[in-house]
Amino acid sequence: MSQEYTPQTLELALQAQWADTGRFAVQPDTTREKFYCLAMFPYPSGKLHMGHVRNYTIADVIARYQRMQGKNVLQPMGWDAFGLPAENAAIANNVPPAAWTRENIAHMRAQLQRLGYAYDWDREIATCDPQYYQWEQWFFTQLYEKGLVYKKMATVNWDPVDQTVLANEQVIDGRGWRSGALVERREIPQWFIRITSYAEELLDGLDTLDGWPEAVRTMQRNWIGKSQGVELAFGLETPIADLDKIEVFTTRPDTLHGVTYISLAAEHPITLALAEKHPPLEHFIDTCKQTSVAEADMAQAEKLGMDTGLRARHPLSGEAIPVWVANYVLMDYGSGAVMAVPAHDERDWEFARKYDLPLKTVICDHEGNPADTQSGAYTEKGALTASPGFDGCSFEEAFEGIAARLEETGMGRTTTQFRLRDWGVSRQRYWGTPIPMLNLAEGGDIPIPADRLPSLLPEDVAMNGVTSPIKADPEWRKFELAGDACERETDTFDTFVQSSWYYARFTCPNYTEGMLDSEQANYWLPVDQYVGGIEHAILHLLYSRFFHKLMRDAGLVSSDEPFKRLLTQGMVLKDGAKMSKSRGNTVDPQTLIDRYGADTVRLFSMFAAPPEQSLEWSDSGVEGANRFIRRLWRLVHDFDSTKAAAPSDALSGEQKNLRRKIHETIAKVE
Ligand code: OVQ
Repeated sequence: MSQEYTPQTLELALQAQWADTGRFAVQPDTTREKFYCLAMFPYPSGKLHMGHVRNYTIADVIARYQRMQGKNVLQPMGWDAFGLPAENAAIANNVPPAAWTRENIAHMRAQLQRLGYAYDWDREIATCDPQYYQWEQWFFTQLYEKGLVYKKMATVNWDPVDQTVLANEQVIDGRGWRSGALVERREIPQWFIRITSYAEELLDGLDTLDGWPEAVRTMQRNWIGKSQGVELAFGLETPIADLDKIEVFTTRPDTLHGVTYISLAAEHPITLALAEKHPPLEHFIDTCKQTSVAEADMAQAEKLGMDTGLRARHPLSGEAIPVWVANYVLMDYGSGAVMAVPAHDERDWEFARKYDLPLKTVICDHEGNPADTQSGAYTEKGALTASPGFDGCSFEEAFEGIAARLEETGMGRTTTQFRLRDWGVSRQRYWGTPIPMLNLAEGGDIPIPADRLPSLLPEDVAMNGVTSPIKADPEWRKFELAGDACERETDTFDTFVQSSWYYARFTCPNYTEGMLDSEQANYWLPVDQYVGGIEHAILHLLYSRFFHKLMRDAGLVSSDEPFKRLLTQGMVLKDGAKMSKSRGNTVDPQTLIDRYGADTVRLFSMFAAPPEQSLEWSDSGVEGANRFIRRLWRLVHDFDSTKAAAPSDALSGEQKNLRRKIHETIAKVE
């Protein structure tokens, strides 16, 4: 042992030894308890940032602890390699996304190794490798056979100048990132996976996840959004084309007597039928389409509407209700029509104010008086008023009574609705898994047969910044099926598809006979400890839970849930703000490793804050961690081992006490 603490030589020598001997490579061993520890795998964006270091250090500490407890510990690492950043970098640096991605992987892998994480590198995965994505393609075709995927028209952001679809993150203040043109909404055919068929199970399963933070379970519950409501119809006085009623869903049938108008989406069939003979409405529909589909943009956009002149019959009172078209109603949600109750719904209130539509108060406040709705909507539940036959009823009584009356007249029925929508997986981007479907010449589509997979993504391409290279290349599209010419789908999957099953593939990364080797998968799964950022609390974790159930129902895994315990780490902050490239307040972990060594960086990451809380960056904290390690080194170096080995009768009383204290302490350390 040298007198000086020299982390650069010391750590490098140990890490080389770990790599040479495959120190952390593991295999199933049924005689030992297994522990699968996983941190969310990174996008290979260029180099590690402090968020990564924190995430991977927390997971590594857990993995090493479990290993010291004698468990058979699997801790793998890989790359979430597809996605838009690689395309942007390709355009900026004039290098194909594949080459850029692989360079980044090489650099970041070396950084992870330099940090000394105990990974089984034999299991490394990159999702852009055909050996990985071919199984994703295969699985999608299986889901197609089961009726769990389908194609339908859905809205995208359209850049009218570049003539291309934009991802939500490419729309900046309503304009295309490259052209600066005002973005429009467009309907194009896209592929969906039926996550809604699993809505109930995804909801119920949350109750079994007692190793998850309650906050994450709540977010998932709200996202799935199960609600009891009533589906009801407003008859049209004069049918339009063959449409004679407007169907709506409401969770507040108790406010039915407060309906003063109906709002239709711009894409509602009735709106479209009316627009054919009504140019101003056609013009208005175009205006509505000029708002991007990003939820945040929709919420902020000014509410716009137009009276269609149409009147619908109120199902209880028979009153004539005006029908409007409004930009805040989306066709993708529910039926594309809303029964508007401005007195008791905020959006309806705002809209009614703007267009001078009447308010009808039908709910009482806590004192039992009709609620004051002049200065804003009253959205709480309460006793009914101005509702013939139901005055004085509570929410529950009114819900049941009104639903029953609608049912009698055939105008409605109670239903359960979920907020959750089917998962749209089509992206009009190049750098992703090609969707393994074929468009037939005579119309319709079928999956690429299993023996013709993978559908390979060409890697040696030039990016022009506008059109995806596989959309621009007519040759790539060509496909022959039993002598008939057809065309490949040129859209690719959302990258969340790859990250929905990577944790399972880590159990058998090189398996060539199928998507998963069930024996390996069932030994290691579920993941015992998952560690990652809170930004993935909803989508990634829900999609992974969904994929796990799909794989279970395909006979590939036997468990119901993929992640037994979940730790969501806090943000890394500097001067109270989130560290990020765009803020320019980042600290490069590489500089710290070069200066202090990996152990100082790791020690600081663990000691500066509890894992779930945000970590405020502090240069002096890093200094302190380094000082601590050096002091410890000196202590061990200067330690006189002859004294430690002395028989107890050679020790003074004080020394005996000290030895006892040391052993008591050792016994407490796990
Ligand atoms: N590939 C996905 C991903 O999030 C994961 C899959 C499973 C969907 C870091 C910073 C950022 C920061 C500090 C400079 C810039 C965590 C930023 C992630 C994730 C993992 C991989 C970031 C936490 C937020 N954050 N904190 N500080 N300095 N890939 O490469 O983005 O949540 O757990 O490590 O991150 S990722």
